[in-house]
Amino acid sequence: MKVIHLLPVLVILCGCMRNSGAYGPVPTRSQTEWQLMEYNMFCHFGPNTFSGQEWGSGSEPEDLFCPADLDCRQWARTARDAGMKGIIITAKHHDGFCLWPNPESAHSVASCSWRDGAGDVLRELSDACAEYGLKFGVYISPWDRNDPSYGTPEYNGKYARTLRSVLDGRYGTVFEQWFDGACGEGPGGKRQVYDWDLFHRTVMELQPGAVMFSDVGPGCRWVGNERGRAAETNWSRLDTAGFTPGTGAPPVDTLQSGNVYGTAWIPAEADVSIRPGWFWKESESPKSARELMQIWLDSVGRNSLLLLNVPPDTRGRISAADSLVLMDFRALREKAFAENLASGARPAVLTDGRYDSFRPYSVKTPVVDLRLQCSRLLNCVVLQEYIPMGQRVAAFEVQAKSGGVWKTVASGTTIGYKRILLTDPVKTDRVRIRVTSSLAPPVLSEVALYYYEI
Ligand code: FUL
Repeated sequence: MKVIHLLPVLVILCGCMRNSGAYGPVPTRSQTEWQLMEYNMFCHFGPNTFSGQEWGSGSEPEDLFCPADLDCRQWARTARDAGMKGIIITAKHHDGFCLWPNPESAHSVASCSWRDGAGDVLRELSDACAEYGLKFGVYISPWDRNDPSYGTPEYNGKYARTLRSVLDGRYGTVFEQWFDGACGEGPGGKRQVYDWDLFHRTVMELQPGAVMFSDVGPGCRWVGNERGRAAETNWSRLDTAGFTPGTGAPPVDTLQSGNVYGTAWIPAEADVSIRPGWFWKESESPKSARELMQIWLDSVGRNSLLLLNVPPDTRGRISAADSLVLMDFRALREKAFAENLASGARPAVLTDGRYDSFRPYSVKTPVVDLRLQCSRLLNCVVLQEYIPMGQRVAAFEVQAKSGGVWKTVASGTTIGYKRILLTDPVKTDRVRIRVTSSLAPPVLSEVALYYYEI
């Protein structure tokens, strides 16, 4: 009986001891949960969907927004079936039009003849996300080409109240607040000096678990391009002192790689559109599943989250062409990562497929030696660090024993949450991961091996 009573205490103590060994900045619980999502949908939708513009002027009549057959459940079903975990919608883009009845603005769905002014896209999408087990996030552009107060101090308060009208819980929990750093001219020809402190405080007060995106976080950072590609070396750490979102952001190569000794945990998010533009256009077609697979390797496979934009069309639905590509892409991923050839190999804690079981090493350059059950052809390795303990690995080599000789089949730099690396094809039953440089003794979560054929 006594032993049973002691068990919970022991479990708590072990948990504390494990986390006490963290190195450098570490993610918050929300940032870790966010990173584990890996793949989310971005939906650019608004007046631009109907005008064919990428940046509306803000003077579009409200009635331009008139989806013939809006079906947010179809978006959510598509995202879920594609393997995504959440959806982020452009609740307000630079044209200022609000997809919900924002009491701070007359330029919204409430002023449309669509659904007699009673429509609310955020209501329908947040309900659909809840129904399909997806998280719900919002892009609310600070740059506003419609609001007459834009360019004056008054606008900051108005924008904060706009955030409040979405984040106060009426649409449930918001997992990510997307702050676009763009800061162009408003209707009065003036630019705004954004009060980022006020905006951040508002989000933190209303949605403390929301990860805030911008060029410099604080929750996650722009990856530095709109092609969905992180750098091979990608630290989830960033120095933000002296930088702001937008024109005051760090250079793009810093955003792509992070800072090795950065003082804050701000992981990269790779945003890219399935089509050439962010908004739907009749004339454009989606990328192929193979192109998306390459993007996956260069984003999720390089310690980044992938935010793939799939723009709904003028009906308010995701087009069949885009859905088909998303399903093909899912099938390609399932085929590529179907059989983990390291499964069952020791150390079991690294091959059990569980992110939350991990192995802390006591030296900075350990060698992980895997003995496979039989000789197999492989050409892909997937490595994961346990990020609640910080990011540590700076360089590693993958070696395989073939014909009695060890040879290096791939090498890389950072790992972070996930690193996917294609190797020279090799038939082997022995694989070594040699960590050759790290900031502190590594804490590895998973090592997986595949034969990747697409
Ligand atoms: C940019 C915007 O200007 C584009 O229109 C788009 O929304 C993209 C995701 O972010 O900064």
